[in-house]
Amino acid sequence: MNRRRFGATVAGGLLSSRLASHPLGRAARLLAAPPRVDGARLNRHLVELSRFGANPQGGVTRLAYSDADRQAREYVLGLMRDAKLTPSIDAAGNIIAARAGRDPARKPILFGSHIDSVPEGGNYDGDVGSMAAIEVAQTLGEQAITTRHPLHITIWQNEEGGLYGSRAVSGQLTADELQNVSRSGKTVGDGITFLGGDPQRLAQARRVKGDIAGYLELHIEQGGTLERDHVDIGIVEGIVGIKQWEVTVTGFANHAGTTPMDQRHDALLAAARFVEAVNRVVMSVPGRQVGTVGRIQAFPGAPNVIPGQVVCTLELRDLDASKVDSLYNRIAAEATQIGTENGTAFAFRMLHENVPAPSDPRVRSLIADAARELGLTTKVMPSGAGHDAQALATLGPMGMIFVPSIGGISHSPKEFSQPNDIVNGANVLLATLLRLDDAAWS
Ligand code: HGY
Ligand code: MN
Ligand code: MN
Repeated sequence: MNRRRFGATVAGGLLSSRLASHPLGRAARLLAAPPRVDGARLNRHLVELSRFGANPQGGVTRLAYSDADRQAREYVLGLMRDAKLTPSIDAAGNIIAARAGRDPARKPILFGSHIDSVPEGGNYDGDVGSMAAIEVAQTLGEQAITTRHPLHITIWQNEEGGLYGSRAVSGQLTADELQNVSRSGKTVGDGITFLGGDPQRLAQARRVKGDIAGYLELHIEQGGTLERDHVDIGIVEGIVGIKQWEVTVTGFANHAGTTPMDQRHDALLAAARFVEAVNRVVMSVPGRQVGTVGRIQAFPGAPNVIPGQVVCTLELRDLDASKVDSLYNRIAAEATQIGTENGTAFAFRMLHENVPAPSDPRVRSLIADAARELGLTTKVMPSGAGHDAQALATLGPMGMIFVPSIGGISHSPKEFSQPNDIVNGANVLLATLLRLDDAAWS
């Protein structure tokens, strides 16, 4: 940036800090230079956050309800206090930091993400949107900008296990799910307690449709489209629905040496055929649907014992919930056929469901305007990853902003996004938030 332009930016910044808190609010803000986040601070916070649950491969294993998760939350609470926010833990274990608006009668605008990770995950999934949300709030404070709406900066608990924190708020979490065992080994109910929530009082965290003026989430794309097409910002048109099942295959454990091949009820053989069937059925219809068997365990697990039981998972995703259901029905029918062929039986237990969520077209256009103001290119695109935003979409207008993932890699220590792209995303989040705050309909 040359000296003249740098001087103009500084002057604009000084002017905006005085205008922004001017009682004219919106009109004054339009005269001032638009606020920008402190990019160096944002990226520094991301590096500091990556310490919690850091693993030798260079990413993080920060499983929900683990010590690393709780320590990272303490770090985040400190950042929120530095940003002059008032954080608290809701009954579902989510961190909610409130910032007062000029008009307390208005419903709050929520924005945030998650900081829990998958096993051997990366340093950006959820973290970018969480750190950017705090940075946006801190920038508003430093530039003395007070929005009309109250703001709630949100860090949702256990997003990776299945949007547990955000679905508790949206009322989509069932009591049975509190017994689900999370990857940390704790049940979801015990995990909520571990984080400072109260699973007996989830109703206190509950919000209903109309309780929020809108929800925004910045996130890495977790795919390769933006990088491939050299686009700065993704504007999410909708988030896929996800259904996950635990699948138990029951056969008959027996001696691997004395049991003839034609007299076996080999649960692992049946499961292997099941995995192939999932792939074949899901690929048999046109579209962007996906199906995955992500985890499989054979019991008793000894080389000289024919597996008598297998427990695995099935996950199906698509923007169209009815397509997920029809794929599931075909897969279940194939499983029954596999079972009859070698005397095994399949049982499916639903683990959780994230319903597909379209974003709000009005919010999409605010994101597009914000990106244009910043001179950034945009692309409207679906999200093949699930996000807390799909739970919040049931409560009010939702919008998601993507920044490029290098190589399209995610859920891996190799996950990476360029610092400058992250700053672009945070500035689009900030500019969109101010537009949403000013929107006549919000
Ligand atoms: O699994 C997902 O799509 C998300 O990253 N939790
Ligand atoms: Mn995520
Ligand atoms: Mn993820």
